[in-house]
Amino acid sequence: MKNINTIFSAFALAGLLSLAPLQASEDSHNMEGMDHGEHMMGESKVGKSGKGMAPTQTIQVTMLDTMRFEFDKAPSLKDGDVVKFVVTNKGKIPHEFSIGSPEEQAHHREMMKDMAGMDHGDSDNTVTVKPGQTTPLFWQFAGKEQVLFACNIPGHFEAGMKHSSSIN
Ligand SMILES: [Cu+2]
Repeated sequence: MKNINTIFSAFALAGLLSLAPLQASEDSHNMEGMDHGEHMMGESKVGKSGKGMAPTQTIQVTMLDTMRFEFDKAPSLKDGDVVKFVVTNKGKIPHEFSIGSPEEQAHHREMMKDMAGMDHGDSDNTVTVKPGQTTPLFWQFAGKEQVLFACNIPGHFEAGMKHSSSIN
């Protein structure tokens, strides 16, 4: 979907500016970068899936329609920690809990806008939780990185559905 839109806008732009040959090569280069970005979705700067690993700590996360995450304790993360997040949606609308670097979350948010209305599957770093449900997410943190927990459903992050932390 994103690529089709990009192709259409690339043609529209090239036509408008009458810079067709130059513009076309610029845009095909950009599209390669985009494909790469989507391919990288399962990987992260802040760690990897902790599925199948023994958790070193468990953190309860509550999702609220006031566009807030509530943690039973402020996440205190160390390099190598395997955290079991127990994510409960106490609201009446679906919410997402996603783990990533600030850059990864910004990229994810752009993709969610493009895919508005489409069902998209969760990946290793993200769970979407329906109202009244609880879903676990296992993550192993790595490095000394800034971590951003985010709900990337359009409008939610902007309204404050995020939490910053760092790996020590
Ligand atoms: Cu949300």
